[in-house]
Amino acid sequence: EKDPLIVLVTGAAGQIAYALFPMIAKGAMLGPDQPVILHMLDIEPAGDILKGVKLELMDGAFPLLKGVITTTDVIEACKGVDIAIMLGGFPRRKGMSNKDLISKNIGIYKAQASALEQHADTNCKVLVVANPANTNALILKEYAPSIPEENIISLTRLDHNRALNQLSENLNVHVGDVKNVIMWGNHSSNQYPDANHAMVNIGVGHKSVKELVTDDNWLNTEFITNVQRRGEVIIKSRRLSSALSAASATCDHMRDWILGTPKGTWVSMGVYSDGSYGIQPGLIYSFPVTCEKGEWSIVQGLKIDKFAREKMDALEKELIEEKNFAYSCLH
Ligand code: NAX
Repeated sequence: EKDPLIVLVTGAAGQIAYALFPMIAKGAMLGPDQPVILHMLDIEPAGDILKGVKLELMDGAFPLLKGVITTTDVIEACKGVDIAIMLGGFPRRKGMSNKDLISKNIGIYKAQASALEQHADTNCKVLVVANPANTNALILKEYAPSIPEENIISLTRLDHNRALNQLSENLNVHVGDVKNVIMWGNHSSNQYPDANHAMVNIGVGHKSVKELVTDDNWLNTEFITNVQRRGEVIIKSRRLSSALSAASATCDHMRDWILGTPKGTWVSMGVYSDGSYGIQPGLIYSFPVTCEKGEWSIVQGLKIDKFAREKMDALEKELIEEKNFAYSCLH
């Protein structure tokens, strides 16, 4: 039997965590033969909730779950961690701007980064989900310099999966037969799903989405706004923000990162920019990536049209502004 991996989940009393834990405990994230120990971190006022969630996890009688620690102490939470999933943070309240949210989260990410730096495994893999996800990841990278920069990633997989679903509905094909959309840049309200390179499995090979859509204009209009507004639509009907789909995307992201992407398939991840596609090096920017043996690489050489270029540049600009603002709060 494999040694268990220690998985930290912050914001562990929250709603995404609640949907995510059974997925982790059943092996959907790290594989059906990989035992896990969960470290659940939240803040003091959520201490009771944490305990309740732990009781439910115990009642799940999961064969792969070898231990559960609930804590409100960030150092205890980070000890020996192999995988850290950062769902915790200051929530966006009504009327809060992005800058307000950044300034509220800087202190939290700084402290958690230092704890990971000092107490986690040196090759710890970190996924930041909490918003503003790209900039929280950047702060974390800054304050955990000994964790390799390629190990700190922000989530754009929910947006990616939403885009796959929009294409599947429009083309009337199964979502499992659609692949290779791209979320470029920032997980923000200006996010840009790009279907210029997306493919559909038609049984005897693949056809491009561009070839299959009847209305050419749709990909640059409604398709984009449908993906951008999906979160709001869900809040309106569920009266809570997306949780099941966010947990599933988190699980997909970690599985693909650690176990690898299928041949010929890429996914979107907010990774440390090396300057690919002319994006400023050092930003946490979402690119199309393939993964093998726990390492990602950016898909190179895709042809970028003028419309996509403008969107990519605008998102780069947005992230540079977030970065500059965050650094001005720090120093
Ligand atoms: P919840 O409000 O249900 O849970 C957040 C939890 O974090 C709460 O239990 C809270 O007590 C805890 N928390 C606050 N400060 C903390 C700290 N310093 N240390 C540890 N825990 C702390 O939110 P939920 O719906 O679960 O969403 C979690 C985060 O994911 C939010 O920031 C949300 O904006 C973000 N999202 C990001 C997405 C993405 O695609 N990147 C999509 C889904 C989601 O909206």
